[in-house]
Amino acid sequence: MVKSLGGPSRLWPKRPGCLEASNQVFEAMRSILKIVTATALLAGMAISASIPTFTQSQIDSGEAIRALGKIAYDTAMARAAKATSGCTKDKIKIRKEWRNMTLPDRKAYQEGIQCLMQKPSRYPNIKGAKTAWDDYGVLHYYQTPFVHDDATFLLWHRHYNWVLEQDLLKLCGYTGVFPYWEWGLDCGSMDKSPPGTGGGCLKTGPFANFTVNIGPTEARDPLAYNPRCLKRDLNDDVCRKWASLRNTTDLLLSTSTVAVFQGAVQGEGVRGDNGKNFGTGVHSGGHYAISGDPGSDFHFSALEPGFYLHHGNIDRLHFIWQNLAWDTRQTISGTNTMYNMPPSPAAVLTDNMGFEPLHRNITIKQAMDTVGGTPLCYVYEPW
Ligand SMILES: *[C@@H]1O[C@H](CO)[C@@H](O)[C@H](O)[C@H]1NC(C)=O
Ligand SMILES: *[C@@H]1O[C@H](CO)[C@@H](O)[C@H](O)[C@H]1NC(C)=O
Ligand SMILES: *[C@@H]1O[C@H](CO)[C@@H](O)[C@H](O)[C@H]1NC(C)=O
Ligand SMILES: *[C@@H]1O[C@H](CO)[C@@H](O)[C@H](O)[C@H]1NC(C)=O
Ligand SMILES: [Cu+2]
Repeated sequence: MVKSLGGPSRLWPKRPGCLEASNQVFEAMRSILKIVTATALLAGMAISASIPTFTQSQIDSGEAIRALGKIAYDTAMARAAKATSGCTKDKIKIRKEWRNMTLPDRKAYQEGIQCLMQKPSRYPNIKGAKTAWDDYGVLHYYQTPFVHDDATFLLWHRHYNWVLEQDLLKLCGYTGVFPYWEWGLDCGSMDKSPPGTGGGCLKTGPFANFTVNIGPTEARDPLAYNPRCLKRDLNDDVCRKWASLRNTTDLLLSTSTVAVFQGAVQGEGVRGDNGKNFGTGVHSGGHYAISGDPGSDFHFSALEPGFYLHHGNIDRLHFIWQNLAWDTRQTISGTNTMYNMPPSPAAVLTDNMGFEPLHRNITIKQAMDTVGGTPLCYVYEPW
């Protein structure tokens, strides 16, 4: 089914190849987006009272995004404080920036991932999938055409990270903090940052001898057993241009509808409330900052351990954005197919999102609130 979409073989293209032959669809979507953007402007004015204004230097230094993160954290905590069942305040898990985790937690988290790389796969019919870790590659591969550049991108990946957190606990006993990676703290010094080695097979660190078992997307049978080393190719230039603290803060401050926010995150060329074009977007920015194999593979990047820290940050941005105007930011926009190819009905909150056999499916609505308790119950601490 992936092939029938003519899915891209490279990572997060601005538009999939098939769209070049279907520009009409894209143009139609663009004109819808323009209307949405006009409405967004009005909505933006209504909420701006509660969001402080920042100087450029506060934005560039990260002071602004920390302040926004604090507002979001307090807003979500206040909501949970009112809950009498489900996600009550005492149950909330606090997600932290990697560097704000204790050293024992960081080590235990990495050991948890290594442990998943030893547990058996839950896909008995997929020969290439050997481990519970490989399962994440298979699920992401199957779901790719339905959970990118559409209504569920943000919320499917939100829940996917949570499913990994449950596996770490249930299969490997990890009870520590779940991390996110603020790329912006590393732009300018990517080669010095902990995750990488600067190109080629990883030779040091916790994932030095890890074998990637399936993929790449270009393979004749992408799910066949194809063992190879994990490669990274850290790219500081991409980080500085697309994933800087200014880029993430701009994203939060200049988008007020989910259509514009999710499009901006994924680099769909949409313009924000103040006319800003987000280019490639922070999602690709963070992915390409790691790059390599499987890191830059559209379907199999989920086999790169950094994927979950990266998507932790995407989810954190969505969490902050939602909680800056919670009452109006519990909506979705779009359909359930990538760039609406093939065309499908507008998604609704009761639509199913697929996680089997890793976890039972949930509805879109169930992932809307990170403190909603259905089943999510966590907040992001600002770094
Ligand atoms: C996170 O770590 C930074 C750098 O060490 C530190 O300045 C900051 O206070 C920490 N934040 C939290 C919430 O602990
Ligand atoms: C990786 O494998 C090589 C060769 O088998 C071995 O010398 C090295 O110690 C291993 N590194 C780690 C971190 O396990
Ligand atoms: C991202 O931020 C950098 C500065 O940190 C800036 O040069 C670049 O133009 C920004 N990119 C976008 C798309 O705004
Ligand atoms: C779970 O979701 C997948 C993907 O949408 C679907 O194929 C499957 O039938 C769903 N399972 C159930 C029990 O609804
Ligand atoms: Cu994805």
